[in-house]
Amino acid sequence: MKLFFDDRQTEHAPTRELHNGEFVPYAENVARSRSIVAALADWQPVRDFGMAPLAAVHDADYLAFLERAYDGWLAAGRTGDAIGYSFPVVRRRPLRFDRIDAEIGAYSFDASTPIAAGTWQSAYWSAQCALTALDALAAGDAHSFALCRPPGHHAGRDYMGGYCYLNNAAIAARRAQALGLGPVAILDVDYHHGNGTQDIFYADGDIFFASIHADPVTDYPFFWGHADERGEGAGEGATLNLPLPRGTDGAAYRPALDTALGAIADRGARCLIVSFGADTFSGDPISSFRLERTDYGEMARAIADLGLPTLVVMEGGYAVGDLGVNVAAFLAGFD
Ligand code: Q9C
Ligand code: ZN
Repeated sequence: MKLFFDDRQTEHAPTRELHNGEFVPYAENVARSRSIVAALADWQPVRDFGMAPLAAVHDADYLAFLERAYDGWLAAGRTGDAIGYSFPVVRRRPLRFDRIDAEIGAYSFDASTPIAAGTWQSAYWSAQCALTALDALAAGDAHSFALCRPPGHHAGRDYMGGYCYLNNAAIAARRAQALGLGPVAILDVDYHHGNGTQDIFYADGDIFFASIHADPVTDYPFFWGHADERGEGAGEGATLNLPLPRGTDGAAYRPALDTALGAIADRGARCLIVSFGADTFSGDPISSFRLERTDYGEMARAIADLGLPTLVVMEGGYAVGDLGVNVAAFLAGFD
């Protein structure tokens, strides 16, 4: 399986995040990607597909905001990472803002997604990483891996959140569709619900989205990922949410995985994108499932048994010391 990563993805390095009422060191740190790079050999270069595939998913005003946000922060006389503190939850409408603080709030749903000096550069190359790995499938590879950092599955068409700025899986899915590789299914096995991906395709019956995650009754992102969210309009039935309780181990996870894989097969998918988070690991510092390294190999073998061209896109996973070997164990299950 070809592996893709670009060093510019490490320029994004926020210093801290707001967690349970305190500022703590940023969990989605550069060491995560270094751990994965060190655990695997033979990385391939990332190519530049430009802005068009990003604009096929994200709104133009949001992309323009992301690109200039940090400069706007500095121009306002600020130092350190740009972070919002006011969010228009009641209603959003297209207002014109004179303050960077208003814009950051309007384009995000939480305070765990600061914008630092290298954020745009890294988010851009993270998306290009997914596109390059998708291209390997278009060229006939059975499986490929994009070490996306920053991750993407919490980002929507015009908002960031949950350490995510650009939705790498969604960008790759639209590209796969455009290349005629569809129907596309997205399987999200990160610990957290992929609310951004769900939102992007919620009314779209052509891209099936299945997610296995911690029950949002107890876990971030709280407001999305409940079992009764099944899509709407033409997308009715094309979203499948399988929330699981805290403490879920590999044995308890497996039936949900089989349900998701069965649904993907039933939908007639011809291409699969896996949003893979290793934050389901027993040792993850911000999560509460109990999967072990051996579970990742089994998970991958079950996914590979679908027999679909499969792009694996990296999402979360914060036990940095184990992260690289866990990802390697997952990817080895595809061989
Ligand atoms: N700090 C991914 O795994 N933190 N994102 C919520 C407050 C955000 C996780 C608790 C967790 C986001 C890609
Ligand atoms: Zn996660």
